[in-house]
Amino acid sequence: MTADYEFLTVDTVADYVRSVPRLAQRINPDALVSVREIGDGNLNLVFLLGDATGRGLVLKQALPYVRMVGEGWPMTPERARFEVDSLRAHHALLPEHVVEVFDYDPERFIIAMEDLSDHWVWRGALNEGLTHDGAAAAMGRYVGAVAFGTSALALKRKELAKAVAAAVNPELCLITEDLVFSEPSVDAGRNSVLEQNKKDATDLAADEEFVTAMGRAKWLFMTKGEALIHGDLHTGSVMVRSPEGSNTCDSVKAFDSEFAFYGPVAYDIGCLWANYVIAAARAFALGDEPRAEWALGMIQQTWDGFEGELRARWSDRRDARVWREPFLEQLLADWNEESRLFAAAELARRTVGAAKTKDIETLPEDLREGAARGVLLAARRFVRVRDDSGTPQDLATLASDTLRESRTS
Ligand code: SR1
Ligand code: MG
Repeated sequence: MTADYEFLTVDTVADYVRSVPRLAQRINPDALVSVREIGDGNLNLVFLLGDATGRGLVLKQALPYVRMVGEGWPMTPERARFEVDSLRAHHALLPEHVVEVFDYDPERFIIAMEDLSDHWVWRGALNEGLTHDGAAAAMGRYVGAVAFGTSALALKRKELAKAVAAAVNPELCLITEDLVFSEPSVDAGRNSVLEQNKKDATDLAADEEFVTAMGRAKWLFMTKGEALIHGDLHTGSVMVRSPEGSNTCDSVKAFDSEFAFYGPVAYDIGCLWANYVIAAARAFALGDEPRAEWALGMIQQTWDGFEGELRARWSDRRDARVWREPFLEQLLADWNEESRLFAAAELARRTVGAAKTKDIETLPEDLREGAARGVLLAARRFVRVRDDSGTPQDLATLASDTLRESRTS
């Protein structure tokens, strides 16, 4: 595929910044002291620039293909526009928990944004054994603010219609629909597991109850356009920072929302929950039970942050005449149940599918076997929890029991 726009390189970013006058207040392109390509995701180029006065800037450019595979898997670079629009909308709702965008170049699909190089990517921090208390609750608040602030609960009817239309993102949604909901049970040639886990993957695909639940999850994802969700809210989409010597976050920010669209609120919660379970699977495999229980404790913390944010905003809902208190309770009950379902999907796809996690993949094979088995079994058990029962803490307990019995350490 030939691209009709120029890709950034470490040698051309200074010229690029010079060509965008709006960026002059952010960084001095004539006094750059460092330029690094730091993209470690599956899709894009990311450059971190620093100047002699200590200012920093991030430039993120969408490629016309999936970076982790190459040109053989084309993907629209328009995804950068969905990312910018959603980050701006989300930042307006909860600025402290969303990265700030400074500029967008729609011709070269380049986003200029805040330098967070004094933060960790949360997944990286988790894998290093670091603790960032407060991050899980903050991300719950973020999902709650978005659920309320971008939905019919807050927007006027015409504003809502415009926002929904602007966020129709079928190319990126299709990736999720395939990779997350279909392919864990129907391999399209992208799945892989250790030889020792082949039976676990086969058992998952043969589990009628699981596959039926994934069919329902996919249906919800494709039809339930409740709010402008992040769309890929795993621990690699969150930056965290704690002061030196402290385990408590002083900054937590969501980023990387190119999969944003009007979808089910519970998808974002389920993705977070699944990635806490995956972090716990790593900790169990490494023999660190307290850390595993700490990771699973984040399931309830995210829920509490989410519920608290919704309740705090509830009095501002647009139609209190019919959206009465029992409706809020019903919404919360539905979202809790759907979050379990989406968590199951994310657990399965991150274990057998194309986009795995470093949490599990960097474990030695003998330990990885049990961790992967536990995660797949948790996915199958999550979909079996009765619709109307179970708190997030109950789900954490189920995950703990499952990971504990499956580990091979
Ligand atoms: C082809 S993109 C693979 C995955 O990377 C992103 O992080 C999303 O999760 C997507 O499904
Ligand atoms: Mg991403």
